[in-house]
Amino acid sequence: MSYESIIYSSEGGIARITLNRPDRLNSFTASMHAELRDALAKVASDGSARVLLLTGAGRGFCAGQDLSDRAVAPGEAPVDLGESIEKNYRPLVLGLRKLAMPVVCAVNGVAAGAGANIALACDIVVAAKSASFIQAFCKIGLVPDSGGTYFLPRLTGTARAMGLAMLGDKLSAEQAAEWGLIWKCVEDTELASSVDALLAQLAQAPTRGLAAIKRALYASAGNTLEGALDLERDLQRELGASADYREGVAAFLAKRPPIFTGK
Ligand code: T3D
Repeated sequence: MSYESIIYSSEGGIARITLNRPDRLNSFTASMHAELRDALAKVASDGSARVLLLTGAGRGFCAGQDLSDRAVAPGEAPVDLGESIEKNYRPLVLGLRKLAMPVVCAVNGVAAGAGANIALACDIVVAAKSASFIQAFCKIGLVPDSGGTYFLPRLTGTARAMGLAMLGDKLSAEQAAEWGLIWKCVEDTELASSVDALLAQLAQAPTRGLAAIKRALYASAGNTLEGALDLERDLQRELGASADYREGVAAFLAKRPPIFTGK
């Protein structure tokens, strides 16, 4: 499949997806979703990718659903938004969450509507200081989707989640970091270099171990302590048989840097 709305590359263990409709602030169309699904499937099946970067081209990260794709107006027949969620947004969120490697999101500008929540679905979110997060749904009579009603209360608590979702105010990247919504906020001029350093580190890390961390931490929201202990035991059992675990211990004992292969 050739891509028109995204840019995809994979090199040196780092897969990169850039949302690329800058004149529409990288808002989602049906064809962008199809391209994203295809690219995510490529990352999952590409045995060499060990970390994925998601970012946006131009001044915005993503303004959510492209509203000009909807053509709804008072009096016109309703659009089945449930179908759009089922076909496009749900698989995207689950695809990012289930990908067996870390997903880094570089929020280069405004992230609104589904764009904000797709960013929150990523594992490590770094935002430029001038970026912002807007739960724009309430301004058009919708509910936060793409996992917003799941992520927001868990990350910020119900009071802040409710304010963000009901008011649709712009939350600065700095405030998002202070509230624990994202990993960190950096100066605009440092976004590329700090994300590149992160990607380089993660591309050389024990990928299977990181995938297991992701699985365990995301399972935690619906788990009991007993359930979490069981899962940790099972994952540790699997990882104990991995090449990277053996390399990590051998390197520690030999007082040398480890060389992880992701196996
Ligand atoms: O429909 C379904 O499938 C259900 C799922 C829904 C998921 C959702 O995401 S619903 C929420 C949809 N998104 C929004 O409501 C956000 C709409 N955009 C904005 O509120 C503002 O654009 C921003 C706050 C994000 C940024 O504001 P600003 O002032 O920096 O930029 P701008 O001038 O508004 O936007 C720049 C251009 O991008 C502009 O086009 P123009 O005038 O230069 O020709 C604007 O119309 C366009 N644009 C921005 N967002 C969207 C968009 N075009 C289509 N759809 C957009 N979402």
